[in-house]
Amino acid sequence: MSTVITEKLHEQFDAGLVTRADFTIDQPYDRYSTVDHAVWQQLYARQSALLRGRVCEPFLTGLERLGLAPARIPDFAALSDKLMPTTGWQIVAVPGLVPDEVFFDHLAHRRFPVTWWMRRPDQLDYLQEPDCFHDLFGHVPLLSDPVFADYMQLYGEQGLAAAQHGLLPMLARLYWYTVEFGLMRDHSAAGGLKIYGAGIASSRSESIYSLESDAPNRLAFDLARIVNTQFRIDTVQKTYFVIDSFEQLFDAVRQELGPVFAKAAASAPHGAGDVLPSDGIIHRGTGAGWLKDGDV
Ligand code: HBI
Ligand code: FE
Repeated sequence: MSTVITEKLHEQFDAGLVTRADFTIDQPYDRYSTVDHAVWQQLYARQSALLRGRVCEPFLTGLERLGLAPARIPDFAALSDKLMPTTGWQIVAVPGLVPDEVFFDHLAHRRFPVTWWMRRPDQLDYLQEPDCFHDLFGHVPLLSDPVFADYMQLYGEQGLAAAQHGLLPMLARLYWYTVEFGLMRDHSAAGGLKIYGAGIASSRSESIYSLESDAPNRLAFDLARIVNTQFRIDTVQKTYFVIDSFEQLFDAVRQELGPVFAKAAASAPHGAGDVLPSDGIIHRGTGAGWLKDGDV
């Protein structure tokens, strides 16, 4: 979506909303139309059916525990009241993308910014910026997992530090390849891989493609490798990184990241589809038939 269209959309959506200094607003619940609720209902039904057997267990547990309603857009305050006792996280409403440092500050304080508005019915399959469905359905269930919740907070703290050292691009890649597009090994008898990334979990085409297509690479999680790997925001991913557990993620960000990033920055960034001799290859992508999201 072009910046111009995005700005127009925001102007239209945000007219008259009072935005606080931390970019939060009160969720303007009365502004949701019948169509907005219908879009939520449709996306919710579609994704929750699709994710059975594909998404990791903690995501499903979270979805159930938080009681994200299938029929109507959730009330953010009521949802926070359910989330808070599980891990101490809450959700706050925002008009859309917020500046990086504001975003990190919220995460560091266990507040997840959720875009208040819903995509339009002609955007069910694809939009580039986060909307309420992506932010809530994709991100919030895992905030009820204790270890993932700790990872998100620590990521925010590391983000604040990285911003001061000009290392934001590297931190953004880590977010992209874990929180948004991460896969995880399934240690149950079923084996295989499961989805945990919100960008996958909220997308019909990518929740199938990420697990079942031969086209993309699936590589073992490697912090230094990921922070030096470019990503594409306009198509499904060419590479997914696979973690063993949320503990592995949390452990990766427990150290001081400055030296790790500096070392990674010494070599030129890897392309989104590159496979390196040092990679732990779970599946080497054929690269055949790259899909644009929405094609499936
Ligand atoms: N703002 N609302 C919102 N949601 C995000 O996911 C987000 C953001 N601002 C910045 C940002 N993400 C990125 O910088 C992160 O990927 C690091
Ligand atoms: Fe997201």
